[in-house]
Amino acid sequence: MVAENTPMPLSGLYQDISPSDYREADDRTSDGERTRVIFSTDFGLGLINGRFGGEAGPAPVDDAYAVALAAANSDRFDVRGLVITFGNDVMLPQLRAAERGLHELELGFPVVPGAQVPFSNPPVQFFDGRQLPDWCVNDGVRFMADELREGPLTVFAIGPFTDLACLVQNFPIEARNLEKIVALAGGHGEPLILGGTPVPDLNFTVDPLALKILLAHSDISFVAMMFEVSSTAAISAPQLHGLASGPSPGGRYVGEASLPNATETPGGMIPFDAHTVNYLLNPDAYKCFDGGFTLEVGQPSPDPTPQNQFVVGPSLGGRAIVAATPGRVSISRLCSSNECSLPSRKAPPRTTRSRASPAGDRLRPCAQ
Ligand SMILES: [Ca+2]
Repeated sequence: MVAENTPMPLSGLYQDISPSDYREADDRTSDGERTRVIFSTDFGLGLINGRFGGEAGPAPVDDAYAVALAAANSDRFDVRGLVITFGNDVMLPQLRAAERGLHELELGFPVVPGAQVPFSNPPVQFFDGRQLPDWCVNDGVRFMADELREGPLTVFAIGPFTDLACLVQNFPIEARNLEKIVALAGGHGEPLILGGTPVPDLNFTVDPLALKILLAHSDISFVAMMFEVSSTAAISAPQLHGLASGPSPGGRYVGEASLPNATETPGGMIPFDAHTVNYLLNPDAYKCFDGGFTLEVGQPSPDPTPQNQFVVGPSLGGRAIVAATPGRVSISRLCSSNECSLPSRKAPPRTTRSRASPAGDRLRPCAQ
């Protein structure tokens, strides 16, 4: 899919959304040009404690920036709703965070509760072998199945993959209408380091079996926005202070609610998940390769442990997926200045290849 879209200043996302804009877009009949999308998300905007039994600080807020980026591009995306999964925090507080965030932004997307617990590994069974599938098919999974019956759908998978795994297992006919999953997951195999600190591939590691089920039980087009690309830009605390003191009530809320996380993260708040939406809007910001993967699946864990690994590479075998890496057009401009601009599709390409990539010559423009 090739986007003909004007780059959207991230810092201006919230000022640019008005209730009238959204209602106008929402009332339109899907005309085939807009992409019907659902977010499978662990939306934590504004939650400052409670994560992982209270052991972690303010929740990441990047899910909100992904949703806002799609909402700000309502000419491109028909957002059908948000399915809230556990992940950054437990599910129910995140459900409230999403409801409050969308209310403050005056966005009317449905918010539906999804998974509260990961798949155990192996799946929990009774003593007599009886399975326990009842909590897997939750309201969020049924919502996705209903939307898939109405037409093709792309899912931005920006939380654990539990609900998507449950969907392909229990609604295989509906799942055939899943056009694409654009996921925030994966790496080249090096330890993930952020600000000198090891970090987990969280969407994968908190339910590693779910990703294995999803990839093994479906052939849905799967795009992995890898850590190497998603961790390349940050929104600084001063930029968020500017948003928090701006003219838009919704913008002020998002700015204020983002600051606790941004001030605790070296370099500022990293909008990891927003890359999934930006991938469809600005494919020239990235380079892609068709690859395989290896999965090492242990127990669900939020720790950056080698027990769970999702390694993507062009020479790895198995089910083929697409992976996005930093492109020749640098994405470090995603939010590296006060302008906080995304790279232009018309930016002149550099003649030298970006930093070394194991994909080598097999890198291709993502728009192809
Ligand atoms: Ca997320």
